[in-house]
Amino acid sequence: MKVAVVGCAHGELDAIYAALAEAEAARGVRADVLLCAGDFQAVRNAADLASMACPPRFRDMRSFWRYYAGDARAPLPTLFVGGNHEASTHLQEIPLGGLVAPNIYFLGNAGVVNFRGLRIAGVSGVYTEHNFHKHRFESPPYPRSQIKSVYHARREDVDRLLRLRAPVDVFLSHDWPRGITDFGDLAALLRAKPFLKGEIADGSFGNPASRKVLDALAPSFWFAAHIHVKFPALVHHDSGKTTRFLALDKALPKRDFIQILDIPRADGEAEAEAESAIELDPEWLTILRTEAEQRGRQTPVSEEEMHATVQKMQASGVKPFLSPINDFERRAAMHDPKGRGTVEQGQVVLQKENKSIMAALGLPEDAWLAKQQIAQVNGAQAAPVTPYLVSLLFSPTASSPKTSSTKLQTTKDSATAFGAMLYSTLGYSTVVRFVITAAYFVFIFFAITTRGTAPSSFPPPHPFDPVSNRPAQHHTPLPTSTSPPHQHHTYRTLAKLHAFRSSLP
Ligand SMILES: [Mn+2]
Repeated sequence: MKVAVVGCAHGELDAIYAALAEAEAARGVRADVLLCAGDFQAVRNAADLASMACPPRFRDMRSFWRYYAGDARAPLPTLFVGGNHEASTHLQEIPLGGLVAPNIYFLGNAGVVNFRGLRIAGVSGVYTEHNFHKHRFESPPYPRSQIKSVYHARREDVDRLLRLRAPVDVFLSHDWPRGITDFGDLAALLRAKPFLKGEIADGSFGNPASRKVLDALAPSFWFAAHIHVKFPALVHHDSGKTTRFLALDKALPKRDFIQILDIPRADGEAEAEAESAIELDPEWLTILRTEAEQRGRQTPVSEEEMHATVQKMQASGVKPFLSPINDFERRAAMHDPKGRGTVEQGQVVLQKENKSIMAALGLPEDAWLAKQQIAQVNGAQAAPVTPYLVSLLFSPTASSPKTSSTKLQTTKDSATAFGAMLYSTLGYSTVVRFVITAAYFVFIFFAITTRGTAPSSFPPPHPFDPVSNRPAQHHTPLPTSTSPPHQHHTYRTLAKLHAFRSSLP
């Protein structure tokens, strides 16, 4: 089977499909499937764009939205994992994986699927140590920290992958497994990316969890992206298996961003008939199901358990495979190219198919979504802000409003909870209450004025460095004055104070 691989797509679907058409016209090579190793940018609309982690001036719709809206169609089945530049609200709706547009499939937080007999596994996100052991807790509108942590790799995904035993043909990750640079032309890599030298030398470069997965699964191929450079490597495992690793550049003209490989099935069987269906993987689903039943289970699953999974799926009427062509259902608004003004991040509504699979296999939804999101999905109302303020000021016996973590939806509600906390902690005297109320208003002011917003119009495409999140070096650097307006305000106030003092006799 001919498998096309791209590095970071950064939303440039038109360019990528055009490159494939060019390859076919020039050399007669036709790819059967396209794999993308993250930074896919499945941005459906301006609300999705507001959930992407990158400086606002680099936020750009690019071309995915037209595939979502039905204006354009993916010419071949396209599968991807998430990176660190994604429409995070969109991907959070499909933690188990699913279609994001006709013929375009997201593998989920981690996932395994089968396409024409090829077994493809992958994990989304990039590694940072401080969020690795946390459950997912992010809920839009993401505060500044969550817009990043939402794409951080999590141990629970890695633990699931480590339970796989059946051979994996292809693995996709966004960042590179730690130590992979030992297995390729390191000198050439450092010539292209000299800034990696320190991290590679002290052994901190790359994802240590992915390295565990690479060693344990020993897939035939491993594709990655993120560093924006082509880097092939060959890993010989103790078991005698070999992994061919390939990282590719991002989709820009004259870069090594796309490669077409011939990948035979690991079991040597002939390829399945030209059926373009993405089949869910029984071993993977059974890993999820048994983990829900036996918390903390780390052992592999048995064949009997896999049979039970398939039976449960059939009993619930969940399709064992998805047709990438017909089963797509639009959930969010389509992009309005004429739209203007500030756009808020969208809410996360769990995709229907993901809900059905969770119900069929007994996966608790709150293990997959932050509790706040469950509350949103179920239509829970946030504690009202204004009545609480009124009660705080005018009623001597006012009690704290009922706030719970499940109902915190917006910054305003966080402010309510904060106010309630202060109120219940500090007591009831009028003076104290006045001080608390004043502090509360100040808090709300800063909470509201410091919220991230999308740009009112979209700047032209402008490449930026994925590692530093800054413009690539040959472009104009960002202006250095980034101090928020309230600092200027403070400065002016102090200046006035000094002027006042110096005017005293
Ligand atoms: Mn990246």
